[in-house]
Amino acid sequence: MKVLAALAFLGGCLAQYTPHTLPNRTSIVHLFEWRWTDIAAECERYLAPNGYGAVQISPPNEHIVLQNPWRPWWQRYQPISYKLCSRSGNEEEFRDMVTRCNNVGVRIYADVVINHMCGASGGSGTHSSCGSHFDAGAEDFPAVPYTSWDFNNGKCNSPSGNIENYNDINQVRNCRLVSLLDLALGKDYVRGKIAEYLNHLVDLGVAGFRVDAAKHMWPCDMAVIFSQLKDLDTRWFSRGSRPFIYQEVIDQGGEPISSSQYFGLGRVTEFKYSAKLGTVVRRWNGEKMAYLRNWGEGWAFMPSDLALVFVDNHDNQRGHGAGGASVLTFWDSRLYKMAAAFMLAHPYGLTRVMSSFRWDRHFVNGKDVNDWMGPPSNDDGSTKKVSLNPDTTCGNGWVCEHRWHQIRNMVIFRNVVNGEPLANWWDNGSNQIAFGRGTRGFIAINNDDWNMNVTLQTGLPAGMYCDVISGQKEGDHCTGLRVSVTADGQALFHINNTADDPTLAIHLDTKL
Ligand code: QV4
Ligand code: CA
Repeated sequence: MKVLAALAFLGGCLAQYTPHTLPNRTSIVHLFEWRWTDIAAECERYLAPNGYGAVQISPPNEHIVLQNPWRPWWQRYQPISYKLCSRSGNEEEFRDMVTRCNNVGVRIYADVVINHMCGASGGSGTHSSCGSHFDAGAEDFPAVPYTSWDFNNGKCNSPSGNIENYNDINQVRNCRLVSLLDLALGKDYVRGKIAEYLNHLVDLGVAGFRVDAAKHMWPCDMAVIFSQLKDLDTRWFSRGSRPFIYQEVIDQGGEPISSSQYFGLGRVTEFKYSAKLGTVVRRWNGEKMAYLRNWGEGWAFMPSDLALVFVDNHDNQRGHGAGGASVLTFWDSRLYKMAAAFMLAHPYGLTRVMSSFRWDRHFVNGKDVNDWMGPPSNDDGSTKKVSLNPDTTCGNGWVCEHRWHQIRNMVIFRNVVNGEPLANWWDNGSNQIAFGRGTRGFIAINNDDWNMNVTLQTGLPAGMYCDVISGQKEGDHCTGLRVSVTADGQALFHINNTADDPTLAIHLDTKL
């Protein structure tokens, strides 16, 4: 009870729920494994002009560098120190990125790995991204410095020292997650080192943090660390602004640790959203699009203003974390775009768009044996730059879902309808649905195996609108389909079930 009261108090006065994006810039994009120089350029040339609010970056601190498998993406989740040199770049490049993104009004959230250091069998040497020496066996990380006193050895009660039983809260928080050396966040010294790292990032201008593996840390330890954070940099943020916090907690029910234990500290990832949306759009388990009528809290998700939502993330798109087969990814692009359009049109949660790299996916007995593969890289292991094709898509193996025009235009849709309630819901009892956002936008989706042809109340003012899925408005004409709204707000929605993208979306800014 005491802990809960303390959390409510801290949460109330520290207000770490505000994303600090510019007004009406509503979405985050995760530029997974991108280099800092590419992100800086992307903020200026694409994200700001298209209304993206913020970027989630990969962990910026020094990490282990592995040979076997060769430089997996997940080596960045094995910290060696809090120096800012990683596969994505060095501190100077980091500083330049944050400055340039903030200057065009795009915020940077750092993915922070503070629950652990590298794996127990990480060896000893200088195989680290800044070349710092470490000895995993001796739990010695001189570049921080941490020694074996700074890890949770005595506190873990499992035979192996690893988490064996997710029903035992003490194991989940005091033992090693997949053998990763578990930091003693109960110690003032460790808390101080972590706060120093996060404050260094705040000094450089980041606006917030994606807190990795929050389930594996005690909320009261995290509360102490967050209370030591500085206010955001007044070069870009108003005085007294607190770093935005969103915590990675995979809560799909059935475990004693729940998302709600973290509500006092900031927002929390809503993993049910990703798994359920995939199930519905795939029409598995008897699910139908019509059931999305009460999507959100009606599906036993957390309160909307606490939720961070996504169609897929860097783990579940490749079977890591809670990666169920239902999760939609760029590999299933037609359904993926449908799910992303629904997410971005629907008012629930703070939305994060995934931006991936392609890898040689190869299933053996239902498991992707190449799920470890890192970003597109050169022979020396350095990450390839994000190249651009003449049609504005990305090359060099970068997928850039955030540049797919259907997704980009729905990010703009969300900005235009920001703050408007869900309105005029319609469904056919099966997989055809439509809904509006107040009087500013309207979307219709046909995921049935037959055509949709209905006249619906949109709530929009009369006029001719450009559909933003098949095209968009350019000057005084539409490059794709058009929807005509009559004086009483009605419009005919005709969507062939075989269309490339069986979705129509219109909003005030696409009115001719
Ligand atoms: C393995 C065995 C151990 C064994 C050890 C021996 O699993 O039992 O003792 O070898 O050396 C990698 C390997 C893993 C290996 C481990 C330690 O996959 O096989 O242990 O390293 O060497 C990412 C990857 C993990 C990876 C980790 C560290 O997903 O596979 O582990 O990085 O490199 C839970 C958590 C949730 C977590 C999710 C994946 O509650 O918090 O699992 N999600 C976050 C990140 C995720 C990251 C981590 C947490 C860890 O989103 O990307 O894991 O920082 O649900
Ligand atoms: Ca822990």
